[in-house]
Amino acid sequence: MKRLAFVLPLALLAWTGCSSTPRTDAPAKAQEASADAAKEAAAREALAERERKTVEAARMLAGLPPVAEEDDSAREEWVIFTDPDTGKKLQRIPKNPSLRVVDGKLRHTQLNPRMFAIDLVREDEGFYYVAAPVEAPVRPPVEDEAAAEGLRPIVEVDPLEYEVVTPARSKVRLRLEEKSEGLPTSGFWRSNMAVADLDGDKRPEIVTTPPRLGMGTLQIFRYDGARWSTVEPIIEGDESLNYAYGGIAVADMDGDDRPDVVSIGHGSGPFVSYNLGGFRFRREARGLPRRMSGRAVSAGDLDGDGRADLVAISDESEGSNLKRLQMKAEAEGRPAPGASDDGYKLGIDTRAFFGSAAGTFAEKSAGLEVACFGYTIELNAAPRDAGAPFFASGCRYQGGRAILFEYDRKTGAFFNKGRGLAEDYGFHSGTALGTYQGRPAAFVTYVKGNARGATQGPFRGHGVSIYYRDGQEWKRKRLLKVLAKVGTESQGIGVGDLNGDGLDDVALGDDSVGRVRVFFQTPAGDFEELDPELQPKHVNRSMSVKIVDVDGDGKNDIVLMYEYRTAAKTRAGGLRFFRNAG
Ligand SMILES: [Ca+2]
Ligand SMILES: [Ca+2]
Ligand SMILES: [Ca+2]
Ligand SMILES: [Ca+2]
Repeated sequence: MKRLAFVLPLALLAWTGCSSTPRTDAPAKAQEASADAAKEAAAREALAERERKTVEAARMLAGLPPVAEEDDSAREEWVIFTDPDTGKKLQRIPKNPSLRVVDGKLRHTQLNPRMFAIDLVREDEGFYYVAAPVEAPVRPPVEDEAAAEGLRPIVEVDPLEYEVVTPARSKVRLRLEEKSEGLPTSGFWRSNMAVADLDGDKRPEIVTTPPRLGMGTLQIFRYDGARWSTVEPIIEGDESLNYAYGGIAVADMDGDDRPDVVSIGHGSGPFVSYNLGGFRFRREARGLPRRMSGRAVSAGDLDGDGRADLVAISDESEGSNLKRLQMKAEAEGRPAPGASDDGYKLGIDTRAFFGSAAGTFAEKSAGLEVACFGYTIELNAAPRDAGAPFFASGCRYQGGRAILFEYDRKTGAFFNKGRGLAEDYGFHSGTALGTYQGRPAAFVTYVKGNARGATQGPFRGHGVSIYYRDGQEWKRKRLLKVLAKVGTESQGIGVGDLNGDGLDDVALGDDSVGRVRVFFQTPAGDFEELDPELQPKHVNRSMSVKIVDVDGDGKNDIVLMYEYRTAAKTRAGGLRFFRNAG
């Protein structure tokens, strides 16, 4: 059995004995509930612990080291070594009750045996020994050649890679008062949210998928001016369509003027929950593929036929998955797979689905073969410069720059605009769309690695860059660029006007400093930062930030969504709301 290279499709883990995550906002029956609450808290802790252990087991069986941020003193025994008898590399796995050997294969009782079963080489009292995963060659061939000749390669790096961009302090004062009461404070691996008015009362709701293991449907939260409450939607339609942690887009997909909810989840392809009014929805796939796995989707009329279309990005490398299937097929003498049984063409990371007159969706992803997998995607199908529709996305391939695509209505194909433009040597994370100097723009966060052999030393770090269209040409403006020993990923970025001057500002849930940083766009095209004293603090990871007027007072507010992972330092998750008090 081939082991996974770097992405673990955790939805495929065979879970046993997991119940739904308790809701944090259930009406409290005060006193009598306190004993129950303690029990519940203990159960939650136990679940989290079991979860952590299973994730670790999955990593171990996939040949991955323990999660770095965790205290790994307990897992020092995880090791790969060269067997002195055979010269082969072996991985040593400490024995524990969850592991067993079936037919010569090592299995974990809580993991799907089809994915996690490894040939056992030998065992002793304390350990199982399996063949260590084969490491993919990481060095470019040119470097091998150079090394063979005893030469050290020299890489000419653009001096701008060493640039540091730090916005000046703004004189603008902005009071952001937290009004999060009633919002969930836990629930993990949420990825993307929408803030949109689903019931037509002119007040937007927060809409998310359920968190991981939440087992719920759409999560909808509304603000009454003082606190938040949960709306329990009534969901009808195709019960085989499951909501899973992932992403949301709100758009009118069937042209009845009611905004519908498009969701996509890890291990759960996109589908539409059609809005029937009064928070009732009917879920339908209408030709959207079940096979896809993702955490981000975005909607708009790409081809201008008046019907809404979708772009969705995979949260796994479909290219790597396909390659693995092809190698397996080759080894077994079977024809290489190209499509799954339902006609889903394998190996494309970002896909476009076009609405038809019949109300169904048809995939037309021409040009997207070079696109990336990632956790964010945002589409602007009607940019204010009346130019071609475009989308921007994250890209989890190290060094991948295909993060910006225009759609050409004449040829019906997408064109990569990120080549030679997007930040190099790194991966791209969060995405938000808006305007820069009045022009259509994408605001993208990134983490930079290093170029091997860079002569002036490493230039690792992180930052935010703006890609904007000036006439026909896309240009880059760096908003923030930090050099650091190791860059920090921050996915949560929102764009909108916060001080009412008509210029789009930026709210960044900056995980490296633990603050929601606000940057005001100036008329000259620079950015100035709100006094850090006035910035909300946050922990763990920011996943999604939106700038929207939630309370209808004419001033845009900030909504922040967390993702907490098993390895996060605290258990804080959920959502937070910062009201713009001027
Ligand atoms: Ca609709
Ligand atoms: Ca369309
Ligand atoms: Ca502004
Ligand atoms: Ca407001």
